[in-house]
Amino acid sequence: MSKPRLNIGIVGYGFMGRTHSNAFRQVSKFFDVPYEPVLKAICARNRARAESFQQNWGYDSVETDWKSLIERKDIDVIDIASPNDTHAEIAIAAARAGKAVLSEKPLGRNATESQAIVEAAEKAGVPNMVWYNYRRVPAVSLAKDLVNEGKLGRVFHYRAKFLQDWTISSDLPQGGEGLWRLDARVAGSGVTGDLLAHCIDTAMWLNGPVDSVAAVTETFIKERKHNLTGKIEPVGIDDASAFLARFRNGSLGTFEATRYARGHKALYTLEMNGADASIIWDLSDLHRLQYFDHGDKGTLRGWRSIHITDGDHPYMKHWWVPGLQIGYEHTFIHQAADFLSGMAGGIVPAPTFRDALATDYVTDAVLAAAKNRDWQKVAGA
Ligand code: SOE
Repeated sequence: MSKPRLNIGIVGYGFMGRTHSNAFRQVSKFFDVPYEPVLKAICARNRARAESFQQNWGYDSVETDWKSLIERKDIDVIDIASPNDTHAEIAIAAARAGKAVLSEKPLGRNATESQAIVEAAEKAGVPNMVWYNYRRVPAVSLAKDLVNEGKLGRVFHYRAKFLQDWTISSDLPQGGEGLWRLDARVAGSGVTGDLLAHCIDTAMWLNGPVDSVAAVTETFIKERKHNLTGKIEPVGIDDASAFLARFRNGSLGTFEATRYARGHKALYTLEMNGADASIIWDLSDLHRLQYFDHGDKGTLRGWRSIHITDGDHPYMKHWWVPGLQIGYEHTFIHQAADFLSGMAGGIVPAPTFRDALATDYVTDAVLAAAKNRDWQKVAGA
């Protein structure tokens, strides 16, 4: 029997446009999802490039104005994969038009924008989700299962880092395609909203809400040529950001993100230390979870390196045979699978817009704490 179709209209054809398109293209080949997602329309201002994207990914049609996309009766889901400064306007209009809305992270450029998005989506009662994909790395999902089972006991410490090195050159311009992450007007912030947001999303999922933060940020390169104006302009983003956190459960957190850690391309690591057990995960070895269980027999006690490739590990039975690995792109496929199942079951899939707003409250508090050199209470915590 053929499944009901769910028509996807995606906005944006960059890096994230590709990850989302791949997810919707692959998901029903590997997961028994209740809907057949259809790549119905790609929307981007540059028609020629949108058409080339359409052909590559097999979209049915092209739009060059997101307002026309939202007006279409044959579109069920608006998937926002365009730069951060477009999220609020598109998400709010899409929700008001009754579409399910998916957004790339961060939800808004700041919590004020995100609040407006959450209000619109909740008022319209439409399904909504943000693509914080790292939750669905099977090893990270297993970490969540272990936490839920109470294996760690009382948690004392949470540690996360997201390190990159791609903006070290002062010759790198800011703004425009591929470099809008360096333009504060478009991105909202630098590594705080781009990289720490991932760390915070995972942290709050695993360890609960953050109560307060103290932070330091730095902009190492103060001026860069702007690609759109051709002029040398001040840089408004944070190049590096580090913060201390107090979680509501009483544990302490340390977080760091930078684009100036020479040699690191995308080193996302996290660690949790509980009274009974600890876990460590590292994106560059993403299919492993390091686990130390103090309950093990003393003579055998030690760090286990669990290869998360067996059929009883989260998501893995949908892939190859035990022992064979999957990668980054699969995290988006897992999220698409959960979204489609959630849609059918009437359950709002997580992380919802409201969950992503909670992350934006923390990133706003981090930036305020760095600016004011004080501790900031996180809004809503
Ligand atoms: C930045 O380089 C970036 O692409 C982020 O925007 C993504 O969210 C992250 O997953 C990888 O790094």
